[in-house]
Amino acid sequence: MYRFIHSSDLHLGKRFGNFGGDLPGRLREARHAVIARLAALARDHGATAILLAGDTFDTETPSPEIRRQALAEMRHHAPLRWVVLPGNHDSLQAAQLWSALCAEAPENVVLAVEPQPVLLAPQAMLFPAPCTTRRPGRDLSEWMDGAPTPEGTIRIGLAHGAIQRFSEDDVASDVIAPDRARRSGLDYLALGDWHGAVAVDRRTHYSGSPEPDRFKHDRPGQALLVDIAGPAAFPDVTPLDTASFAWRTLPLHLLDGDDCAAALEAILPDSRLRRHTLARIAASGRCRLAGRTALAASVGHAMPDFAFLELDERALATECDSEDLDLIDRAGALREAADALLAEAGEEGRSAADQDVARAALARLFSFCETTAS
Ligand SMILES: [Mn+2]
Repeated sequence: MYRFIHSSDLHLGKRFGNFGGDLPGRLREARHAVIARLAALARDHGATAILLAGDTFDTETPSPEIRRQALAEMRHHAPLRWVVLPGNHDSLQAAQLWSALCAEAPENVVLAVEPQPVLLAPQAMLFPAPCTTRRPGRDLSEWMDGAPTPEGTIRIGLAHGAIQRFSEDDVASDVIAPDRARRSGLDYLALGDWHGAVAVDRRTHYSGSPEPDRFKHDRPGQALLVDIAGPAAFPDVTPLDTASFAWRTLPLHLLDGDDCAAALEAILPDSRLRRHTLARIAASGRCRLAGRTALAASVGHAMPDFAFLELDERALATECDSEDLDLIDRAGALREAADALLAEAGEEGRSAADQDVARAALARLFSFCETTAS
């Protein structure tokens, strides 16, 4: 029997430059902290090794701090073994990175830099397929087909990249054969690249990133606990929660007449969780001008509770009639501007972007008049 943790895409050192304030630093720190969390889970579940299927580092040139502190944390958890595979973000092309890692790696960190078998345990053999470059353009896992093992050995593959339609960077290039496990007689193929967990088949899994780094996947960060009873047995794969931050897209569908503020409050997470939540409210449906400004105000009010909160109202249509515009003014320059914007917002032949601008301007004008009136 062999039991290990499969993880990937830690992206240590990721900068998160699109966020402001201290959030980038908090997100970076969480990525480092996941190393200790993976180790704790391994100990709790009796696993002896943690396989990292690529993109442990976000770039080919992580700072010495990122590199050294990661290794120090891994060393601290000996005798747990870490296997670190070069991915596409930290491929072997980053010669300086890998030579520094080779010079500094403690005994319990195995750098899987060669496509050669690594003995994980007396009866468990690992076949790593390190990324030679960012875009190798060929199936680096092919060599596993012809790699023999003594009778009774558990065969585990470790690779990073796209299979068929799955690619994190949207450049699906059909690299890793989706049936590699079957072709190579692997008991388990541990894959990295896709940041959300995906079971390709019973023996082939993407673990996903243990600490999410984008809204795309909309699922909690996890690692996989893999239990293989013996050669040819199907692996037992259990997802374990690992993330400290949640990235969530929250759909908010509104109908004319809904209380927008109440509808928003109903979908927001428990207040204590908000500090570690990045949320995107995906509003859709329709609401009136007053509802729209109320929604924007409620989002603004909730914002300080969250690590990050934003309102995406591109799919939210504004219901508006002359009664709504009367709230702006019954006549005069403001009313004329409002009438013109309303016409533009619904004008056929105008681009969706132009209509959005008109709608946003109208909502602004409305909220401006509302504030000055009150
Ligand atoms: Mn990645």
